[in-house]
Amino acid sequence: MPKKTPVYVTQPLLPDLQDFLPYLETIWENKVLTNAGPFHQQLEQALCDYLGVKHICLFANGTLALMTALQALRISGEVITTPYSFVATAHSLLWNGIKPVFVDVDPVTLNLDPGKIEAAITPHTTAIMPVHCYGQPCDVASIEKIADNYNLKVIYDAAHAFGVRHQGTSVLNYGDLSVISFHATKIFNTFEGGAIICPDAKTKLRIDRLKNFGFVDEVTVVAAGINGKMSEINAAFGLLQLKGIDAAREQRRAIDAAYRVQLAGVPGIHCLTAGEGDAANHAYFPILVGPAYPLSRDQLFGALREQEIYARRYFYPLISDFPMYRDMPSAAPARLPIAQRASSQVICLPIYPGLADDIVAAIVAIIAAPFTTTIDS
Ligand code: T4K
Repeated sequence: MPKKTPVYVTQPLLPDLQDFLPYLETIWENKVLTNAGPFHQQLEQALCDYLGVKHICLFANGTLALMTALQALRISGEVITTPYSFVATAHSLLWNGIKPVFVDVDPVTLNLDPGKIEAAITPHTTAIMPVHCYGQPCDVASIEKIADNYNLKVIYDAAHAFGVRHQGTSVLNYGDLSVISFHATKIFNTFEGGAIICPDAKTKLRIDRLKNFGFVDEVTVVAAGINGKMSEINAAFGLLQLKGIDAAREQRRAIDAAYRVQLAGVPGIHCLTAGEGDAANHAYFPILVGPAYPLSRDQLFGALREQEIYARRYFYPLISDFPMYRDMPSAAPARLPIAQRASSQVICLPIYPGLADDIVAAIVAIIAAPFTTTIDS
């Protein structure tokens, strides 16, 4: 029997290699490899136009962008955040000497539950760092209200939210700053990359200095900055990627729709849905494996792996269960029951441009197998 081709949770969007060569030739001619070169400038403008945002600061990756966003707003003390995310969210706080305070998530969106934020605010709280998990917008209006009442900053970890719109505008326009990732696994990638979206030119200038060691000019350093710059090769690749992004998003939309139709009749499998007035980006296809399903989440995860379907349990374990966080009072599992439940039920199914219809059908068949077996026998 021929060996099956493994199917991963995602596969990066890659343009034709031939189409990238002219960009490389330009770099070779210019000899500008980094430090806010021409492709860097062009990509910033192109992304502002595509995303519908005012200012964008490109970074070498999303984690450096998160760390720098916290520095830019001079955040310290305690920051309220979600345990249901990728570790980089809370790690960016620890790297800044900030204490993360975990608050449980909403059962429908799996994003930070605004109803539980106020109880976690202390005199040391300076900011909230929510995550638009899977690109699903947070309850931005409620979060803004709380932040205004308590004079807190809001930095959205919008790593998953490329192109997502909420109430007619980019979701990246909410909060004081938003941070996005262009990692290989994201819907728009620059191999590695990320950005901070900010509302005004003054903040952009501060961030641009912070990501370049704090330099203002050859002899002036105004802050203890870092090297967070995106290189010309990554920026050039981003410009080329933008040309194919709408087609790629359309393919994701179709795969998302196919999963939903085919999984609709499978008892115990719940698909997360976008909120009203939101335009999703179909970055992930998370399902929750509930008690009505005959197998546990991990049994289903194992059954998929047996067929070389490498789905992922984003986000299991919870950030709050990792060793550097689990002794914090806010990390106690009893305080985070919704996040704990979601983390024990979630599987992100493969979704990426080029994922064939018959593979989607085969994945659904594995998920539906416990029922078909019962009917047949
Ligand atoms: N905040 C949030 C909420 C995030 O989700 C992330 C990153 C960040 C912040 C930080 O942003 P960055 O600093 O990363 O820009 C992946 C990514 O490494 C990570 O970027 C992402 N979130 C996270 C959710 O997923 P892993 O450990 O699952 O990646 P990995 O290497 O296992 O890749 C998953 C699958 O993708 C592989 O099985 C195959 C496929 N793949 C992956 C890579 C890297 C490819 O086909 N080609 C590739 O080059 O973390």
